[in-house]
Amino acid sequence: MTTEERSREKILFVGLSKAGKTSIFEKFFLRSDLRTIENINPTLWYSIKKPNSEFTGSRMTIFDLGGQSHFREQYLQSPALFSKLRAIFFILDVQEPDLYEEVISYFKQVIQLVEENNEDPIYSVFFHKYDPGTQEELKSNLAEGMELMREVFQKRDYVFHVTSIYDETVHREMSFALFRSFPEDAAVQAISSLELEEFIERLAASHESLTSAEREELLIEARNLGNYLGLKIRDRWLKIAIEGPDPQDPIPRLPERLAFKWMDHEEGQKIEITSVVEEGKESDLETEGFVTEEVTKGILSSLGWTTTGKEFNVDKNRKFFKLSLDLDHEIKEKEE
Ligand SMILES: Nc1nc2c(ncn2[C@@H]2O[C@H](COP(=O)(O)OP(=O)(O)OP(=O)(O)O)[C@@H](O)[C@H]2O)c(=O)[nH]1
Ligand SMILES: [Mg+2]
Repeated sequence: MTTEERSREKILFVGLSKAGKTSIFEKFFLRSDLRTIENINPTLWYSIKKPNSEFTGSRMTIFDLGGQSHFREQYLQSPALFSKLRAIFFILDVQEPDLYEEVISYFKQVIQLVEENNEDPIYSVFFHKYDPGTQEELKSNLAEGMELMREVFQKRDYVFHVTSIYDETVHREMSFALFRSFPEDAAVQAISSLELEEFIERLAASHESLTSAEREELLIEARNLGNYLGLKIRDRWLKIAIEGPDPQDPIPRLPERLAFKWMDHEEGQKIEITSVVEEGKESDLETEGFVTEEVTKGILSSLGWTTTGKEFNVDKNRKFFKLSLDLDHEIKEKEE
């Protein structure tokens, strides 16, 4: 991960006053009870929050932008607020269709500012207050809201979420939206897990001369392990995002001889893996590289990424290899 990428840490919560932005934050990150949430005061100006700082603190910062009209006017005069963006979560109240027009005008102005700033955040649109028990009545409001938002967001990378503080949807949808915003956190953890190091060592130790059938088998085993690690790490990541770090289940440390970097380059993003041979050890770097590549691809695929190209280099003194994979982001659109 480059410094440039690291600094894109900001998630904005945007919406009119009383849409439910602070409520969603409190329910998801603070797990506040309903009584507390029902008595939340309007946000004055905006509030900045760093949830679960131990895990995400160096990066994820949430700006909950109070939605009263005089604040909104100020934000729209402050382009710096709309910089270094990871994601914007737009929240609108499906119980107030009379406000849709105002919502559209605000969201459009925000998008315009963002694009003028050359920012390219992930967009999530929350159709909020779709409470259980009232959904039959709210159906047409929801449909109308979605129709209007499709026009606002058009071809941009957006996902719709339908939520209420009165059921589990806030947890489910926020997890998904956050995961979409920070997929590389999960990927880097998975790829750097100790299980991977053991696996590679075991294979590298037993390879000697691989027949093509054995190589094929190895490839499948490596991919499967990668998929498994990817899913496991995704679950763990979501759990930490919701509940905070679990001391019983610590985040795996990066093995010392493996280094992973997530980077932006001209055509998109890539991951670069360097593996150094341990002092006094022999290693078949080609086989190690091949296994590392397959496991990494497996992990990435279960996290929604595909690879589109690679580069593999072995150091001339055979002390390390460097593998770099070009990435394409393929997390699927999800619409209700
Ligand atoms: N029925 C219903 N009410 C909700 C829901 N979520 C929040 N509310 C209520 O909506 C009101 C406004 O919520 P806030 O979270 O303060 O809204 P906000 O978007 O932060 O408003 P500002 O801070 O003024 O921008 C509160 O009384 C909440 O209890 C929901 O899912 N359903
Ligand atoms: Mg608020």
